[in-house]
Amino acid sequence: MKLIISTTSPYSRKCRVMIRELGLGSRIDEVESHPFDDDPELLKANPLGRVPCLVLDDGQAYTESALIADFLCEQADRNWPRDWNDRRLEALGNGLLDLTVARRVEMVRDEGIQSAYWIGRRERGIMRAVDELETAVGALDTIEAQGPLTMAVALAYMDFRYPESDWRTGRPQLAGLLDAWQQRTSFAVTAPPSDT
Ligand SMILES: N[C@@H](CCC(=O)N[C@@H](CS)C(=O)NCC(=O)O)C(=O)O
Repeated sequence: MKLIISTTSPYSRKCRVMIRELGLGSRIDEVESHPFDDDPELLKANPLGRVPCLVLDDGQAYTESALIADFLCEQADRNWPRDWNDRRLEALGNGLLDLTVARRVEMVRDEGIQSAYWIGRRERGIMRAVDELETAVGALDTIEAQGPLTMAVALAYMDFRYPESDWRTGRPQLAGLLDAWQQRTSFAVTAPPSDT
């Protein structure tokens, strides 16, 4: 199998961490493709033109990190716990990622055409989401599950693309969750390059 990724994409990172944590590395090759290069191989596999995209050996392709993550869990010998609370946290983590990416997209537009309305709306959503997630961390039995991993990936992406957010202040549980993931090799080796 082949996972088409970009090294700066947090959605790709989630899948890449899972491949390592679930021991699937020998079965899946990671192939880099910058989505904005419109690489024909990516567009053939994923008409949406987005990464990550998992291409199976028979050519069937799965797009959407959440779908790929479920598929990876099914392929692995050992299971990560999965219940509705984990799905809820995964959805909130994904939403946090979506808002942080959307804010970044607005921020890199030329200054004259940036929308203060959309930037502010994204930032308020981001802060409400981290407040909600802070209350959820204490009840976690394990960090080895899709919900906590998605949260950690989103927090790391905020450090990467929204460092001025200062999300750690007043949210020690979330800071601890990210610290715990950052100590794992799977997370460390999938960090985005520092010069991008
Ligand atoms: N909901 C998708 C989001 C994927 C996504 O937006 N990926 C970005 C990279 S971080 C991308 O490929 N963007 C290219 C584009 O939107 O044209 C997922 O979870 O996989």
